[in-house]
Amino acid sequence: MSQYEKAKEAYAALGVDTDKAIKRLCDISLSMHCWQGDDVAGFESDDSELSGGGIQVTGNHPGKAGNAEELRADIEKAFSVIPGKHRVNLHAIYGEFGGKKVDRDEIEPCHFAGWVDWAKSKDLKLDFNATFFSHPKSGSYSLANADKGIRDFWIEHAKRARAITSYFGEQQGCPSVHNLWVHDGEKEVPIDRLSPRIRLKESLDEIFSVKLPSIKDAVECKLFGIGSEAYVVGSHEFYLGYAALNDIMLCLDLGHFHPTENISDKISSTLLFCKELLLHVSRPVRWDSDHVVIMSDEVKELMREIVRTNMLDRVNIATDYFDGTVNRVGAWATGMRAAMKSLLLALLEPVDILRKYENEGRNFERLAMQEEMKCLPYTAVWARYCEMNNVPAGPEWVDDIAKYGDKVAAERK
Ligand code: RNT
Ligand code: ZN
Repeated sequence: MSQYEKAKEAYAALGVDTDKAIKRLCDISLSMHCWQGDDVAGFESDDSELSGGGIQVTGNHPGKAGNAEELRADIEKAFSVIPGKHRVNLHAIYGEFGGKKVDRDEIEPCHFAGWVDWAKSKDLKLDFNATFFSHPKSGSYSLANADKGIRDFWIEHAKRARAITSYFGEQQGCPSVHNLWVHDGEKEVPIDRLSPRIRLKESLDEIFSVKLPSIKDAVECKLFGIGSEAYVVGSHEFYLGYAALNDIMLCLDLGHFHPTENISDKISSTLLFCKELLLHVSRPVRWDSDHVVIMSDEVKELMREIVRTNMLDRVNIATDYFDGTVNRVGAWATGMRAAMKSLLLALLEPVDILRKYENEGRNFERLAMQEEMKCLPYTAVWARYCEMNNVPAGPEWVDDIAKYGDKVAAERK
């Protein structure tokens, strides 16, 4: 009997159909963030300093992608070892501007036509994000800025970013997700927490007053960031209210909450009030919110919650992390594989049995069974799923990606 057949039997004894789990996994696409490939630098032409604030990446590993062709080649390489069919998530700074200075309030669909052609040729779908950080006008406040001129600049940018997203959606024949995250906040304790929030709300109202086809909008909250330790305008309460009242998606980033909070616990509440969610799967480590995703307890619990609540159709799963200290293609592959493995584990959970224990108040059995699940042979099911997707199931891919990283590091000096 093959390893898979044995695993299939072990799971079947608990009422879990492994073939069905694999089939469901094959239908799940994650939206892979492009910005791991170049440390969130983008391709704007370069008299403007990119250090305008809002985001920070550490590391200087050699070989980072310096233009769209390199980034696409790296993404393709990463996908060659990531099982499944996934999406690619772009930011406005990744337009192809042909060496011209195109400011954020001037971006147009034509600057992203190269991405659309590439996506079509690879049968990939695209998602998008307006970029409010790393610009001379970023400062501490963008959409919540007290200066109307600056606010209007960013409103125009967001409107254009949404128009580009809608263009993606129409070109690919299925909605493209637009996510809006602003870094607006303060390092020190402000006296007025209300006015910036009123301004952010008004800016959003104007941005979302434009109705567009083929787009799914999301807004992303954050507890604090480097340089916004004391106050973040777009807090969880702010965006939860905004998303629920305006019927747009709430984006929950795993790195944007207090370290003792579980994002997995937020699925069943937020989905009672928001039609859909966008998840930024990341890994917080102390004050950093963007370490490479691994199969942490939280990621596994998050996927289990989505599956248990039967909300797979209402949750858009994306990755969001950036580590410039390691092989960047490897970082993508590590995180994406970890997310897919966690999803598989969730799909293999014997929910019916666990639910029965719970309903009958048999808490010992529920606890013990959850522990026993950790020893079931899910790796054989993972191997079958990888085989079906023509990617290595085991660690063979690590060497392959390490070699690719060395090669591009040598070529891209
Ligand atoms: C930052 C947010 C945001 C960004 C990307 C680049 O804290 O998580 O989602 O990481 O938009
Ligand atoms: Zn995020």
